[in-house]
Amino acid sequence: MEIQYRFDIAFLIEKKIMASQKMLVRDVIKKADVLLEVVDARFPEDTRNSEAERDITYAKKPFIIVLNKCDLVPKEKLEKAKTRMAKIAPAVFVSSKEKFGTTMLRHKILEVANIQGRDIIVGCIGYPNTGKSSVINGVTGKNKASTSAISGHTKGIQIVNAGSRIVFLDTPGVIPFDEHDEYMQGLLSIKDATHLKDQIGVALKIIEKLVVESKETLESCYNVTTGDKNSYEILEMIGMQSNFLKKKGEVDETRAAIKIINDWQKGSLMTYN
Ligand SMILES: Nc1nc2c(ncn2[C@@H]2O[C@H](COP(=O)(O)OP(=O)(O)O)[C@@H](O)[C@H]2O)c(=O)[nH]1
Ligand SMILES: [Mg+2]
Repeated sequence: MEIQYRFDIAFLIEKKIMASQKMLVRDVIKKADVLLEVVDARFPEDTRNSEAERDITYAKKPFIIVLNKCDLVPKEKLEKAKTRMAKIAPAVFVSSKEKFGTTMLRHKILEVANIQGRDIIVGCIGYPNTGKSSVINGVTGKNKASTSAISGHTKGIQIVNAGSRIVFLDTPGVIPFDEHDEYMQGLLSIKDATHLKDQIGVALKIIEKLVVESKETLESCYNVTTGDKNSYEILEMIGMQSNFLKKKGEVDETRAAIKIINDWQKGSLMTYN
């Protein structure tokens, strides 16, 4: 078995897998004993990948949902999300940034894989920027998997030996949604504000999300009262409050939109529901 797995890894490297991202994920599912689906704890449902989950179930492999970036989410919200996720698969919350939950995750991997006498191969999948490489580094305790704030940093499959019988296969993120879905690209920091075409549209969606999930965050962060105003009026108010005005005194909505997207991506707009 050991020889077989070494051969597989050598094979992976030699072939320099150039297959499409989907094929690459399927390949990782095939090679792995257990899969980690890394989702963003701020919006776990939005960042689940149902297609990959189907492939995992079809391959009869166990998987763990990792709610990463939990440092950006209040505890009550995390607990609720964990309960929802636990109906699908074992769920663990982690903050790779604050080194929280990584020991628990390591235990969970060993428990779920239930493999004796050889290394456990753990495939790591998920959307770009959910923190797959950071989670691997968290469990490994060293910066072995390369991470980046710029999405698409991990190319091909990276093999990371985490010690204590765990070998990770890191993948670049799969983007199952339409490439032009700017809202998700903004939300997940796949693109920064300056690279989004419809900055106002993305900012309005972020405002709508916050109005539903956490009006207080929006109000306290920008010192505005939202009342029953619509997202556009709220954007205008935020622009006004930030003193983003054009020559004739009207609000510079694009500037306000960029600020909101930047604040979201920096993690200043935590949601409390
Ligand atoms: N706040 C916070 N940021 C994180 C966490 N994990 C990763 N990040 C950040 O998210 C970005 C993407 O991380 P990376 O591991 O490269 O994501 P990948 O594309 O899924 O491999 C980087 O800027 C990381 O610093 C976390 O637990 N908390
Ligand atoms: Mg990565």
